[in-house]
Amino acid sequence: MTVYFVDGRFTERDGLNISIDDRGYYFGDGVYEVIKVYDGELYTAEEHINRLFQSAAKIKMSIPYAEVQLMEIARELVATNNILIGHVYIQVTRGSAPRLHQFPNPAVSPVVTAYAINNPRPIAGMEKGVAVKSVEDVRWLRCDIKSLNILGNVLAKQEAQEAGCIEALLHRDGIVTEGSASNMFGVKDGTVYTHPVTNLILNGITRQVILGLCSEQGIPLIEKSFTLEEAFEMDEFFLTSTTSEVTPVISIDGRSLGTGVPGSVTKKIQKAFNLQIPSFIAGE
Ligand code: DCS
Repeated sequence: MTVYFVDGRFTERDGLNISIDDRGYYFGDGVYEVIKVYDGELYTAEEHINRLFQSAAKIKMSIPYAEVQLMEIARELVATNNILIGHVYIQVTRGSAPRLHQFPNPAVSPVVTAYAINNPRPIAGMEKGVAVKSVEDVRWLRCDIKSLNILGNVLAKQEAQEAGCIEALLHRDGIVTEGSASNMFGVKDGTVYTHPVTNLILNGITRQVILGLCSEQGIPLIEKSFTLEEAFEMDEFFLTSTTSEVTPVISIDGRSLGTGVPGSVTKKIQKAFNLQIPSFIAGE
């Protein structure tokens, strides 16, 4: 039986008690994180939990736990549910109150919900590469917040999937921003390019790991945006996220990129990424 954490207690699915008045349902008024589990261990958990607190602060919401307590809850979910390779999902909503747009007054306690599930690494895509579809980025202007309110991302992902693609390549005013649930990178003449950290993208934890790895490996990386037109001309392309890790992109809108197979810079970054996660997985 899967054990969940809901509003202060660990409980099985049958015992779940979530209010219809939760502001998560009405307004998507909350924030969330997805933390990868490798070999039963949380990966970059501090960074994710720290970003959860930053996202909460940006929507003027306080989380009724300390960072270490959330870490403990995540670890407990992993242990109780015997998660080896998978992820922990944590969300915090502003709480439950009759439906009024403004914050509840008097304030109610935010509701923390979390679970852990087994989820294999997407090995096929990581090895062979994936196709993406360009989709106009019509999201709001605070994409730096990992908010529950992600209808723009949901519609973009659906459009990509209906076109037989794994992910949407979002572009705003002709500039590539990110994916619907990932960060995007292009490689030209050996240099890696990715959108700088602004309000228009989520500063992915995997993105930050990649920046560090490129610096360690002596791979030039510039945080500089590029256009969709330039994206088609890249020698290599890849996307990153907690669940997709480093996944090569081999075509955009059906047009092959570079040689049409995962590129050498991308593979070097993937290798460096694999080497810093638990060893038995890297050897798979
Ligand atoms: N950009 C967006 C819009 C995202 O939703 C995500 C993560 C990323 C970038 C990459 O960030 P991380 O490297 O920190 O994961 N999306 C999460 C999600 O919703 N499912 O898996 C990861």
